Amino acid sequence: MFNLILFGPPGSGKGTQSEKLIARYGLKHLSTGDLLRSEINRQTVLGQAAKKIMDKGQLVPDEVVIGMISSALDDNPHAKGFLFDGFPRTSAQAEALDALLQVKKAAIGVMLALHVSEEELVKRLLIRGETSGRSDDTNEQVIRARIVEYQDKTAAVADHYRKYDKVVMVEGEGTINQIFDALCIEIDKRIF
Ligand code: B4P
Repeated sequence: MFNLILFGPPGSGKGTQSEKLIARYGLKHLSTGDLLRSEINRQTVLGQAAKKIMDKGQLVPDEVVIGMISSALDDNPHAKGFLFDGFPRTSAQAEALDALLQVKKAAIGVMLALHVSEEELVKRLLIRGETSGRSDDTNEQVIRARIVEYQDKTAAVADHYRKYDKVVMVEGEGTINQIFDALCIEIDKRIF
């Protein structure tokens, strides 16, 4: 089983690259952002609570997203591997993920961390906000709050995986295909 974390700040291209990577490698895509938006669209109790938090640019509580990932792992017992997109976003989530995978006698193969400048992130998310219907993309203040949350709580997650020598930085600016090729080179080194 090959498990990959695609890491980076909001707007760094995680969702965009995940679509292409799962098509090439046949991994099961687990995006906590997508799972939360699905709860919001279905107007579940969880979704209504999550929307209020996401609209402020803050992170949803650890126990909520860890519960979602735990269920998703159980729902896919035959997956040949998972691509985690937008998870883990805190040190507590990273520790929980390690424990969940250990139960399945699995581990993270690599964390690919996309590097993109703050101005480029804001530009991309404001452009997406014009068409995506995502309320967290339309307001520059909320976008900047998400970047601050990333710096305060999420950036440290890379240190967790650095301890195991699992982190590879990848340039996240350039064309979508250039970045995809750079990601594939790193994955191929580890699975072939
Ligand atoms: P996510 O859904 O994870 O979304 P994101 O980080 O904003 O975006 P992503 O990084 O996937 O977007 P992409 O760059 O692909 O999170 C949303 C919210 O959910 C969080 O703020 C939080 O509240 C909550 N949440 C999610 N997971 C959580 C967790 N684990 N714990 C707690 N809370 C959690 O795309 C951005 C734009 O850039 C797109 O329009 C794309 O077309 C464009 N783009 C991509 N690559 C490009 C390139 N190379 N050049 C130009 N544009 C590009």
